[in-house]
Amino acid sequence: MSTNFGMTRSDIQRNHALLTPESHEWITQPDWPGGELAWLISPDMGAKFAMGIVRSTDGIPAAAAPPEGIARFLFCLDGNVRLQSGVALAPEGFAFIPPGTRDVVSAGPGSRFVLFEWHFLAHGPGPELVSGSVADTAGTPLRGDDWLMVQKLLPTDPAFDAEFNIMNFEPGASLAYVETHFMEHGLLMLDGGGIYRLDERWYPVQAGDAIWMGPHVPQWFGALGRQKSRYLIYKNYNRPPLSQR
Ligand code: UGY
Ligand code: MN
Repeated sequence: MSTNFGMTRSDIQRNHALLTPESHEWITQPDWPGGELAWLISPDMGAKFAMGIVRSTDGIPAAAAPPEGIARFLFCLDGNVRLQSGVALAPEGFAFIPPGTRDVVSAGPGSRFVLFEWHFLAHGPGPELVSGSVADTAGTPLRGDDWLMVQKLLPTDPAFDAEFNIMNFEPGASLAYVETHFMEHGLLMLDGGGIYRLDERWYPVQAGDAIWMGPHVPQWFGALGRQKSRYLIYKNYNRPPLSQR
């Protein structure tokens, strides 16, 4: 029986949203047999991409390929995720799957992973499938701040139209200024927590929380507590403003 008396930390605004685990709605979808999905960010709220969490108790034998022109990014949280071509993702393993890839995604029992989908903007020959793991990805200080290390999961190649990064904050570290940019973000807090400023609101956030930052939304994060804070963040990139769809 629910005892939350109608309360949630989730907050969905015109140009940003905080999506917290207690309000996730798990659904099934014909293209993900054996899986349950909680779509947290979607074009229905104004975003130009979709981000969800997929989980499976007994395993996902074979997911259908996405519609034409859709790229995918998978980030394993628990268990294992596999591509038919032989790629295997353990926790914190990731894969970028370019549009048109007919590879079949499957997942083992007890798996959980983050799924991003978006309309890929190609300029020239498209990038190949990329996979790797966070542990094997080098970090660099953000604008010289070595308390704030950024791990870029995808190659810095203009053929990619998105970035997926892990931002690592030492306790007390923060973004240096309130960012405003036309690019969007989809974010999942992996560890720790702090205060996220979105527009004119300041949200306490912790591991498991997801955030949508729409175009131009003022954004800032300060890490609190005694442990490091980390988040996975998507950003549309190499896409000029007038090319957005
Ligand atoms: O890449 C970024 O724009 C990143 N610094 N934004 C963020 O963490 N909200
Ligand atoms: Mn940003």
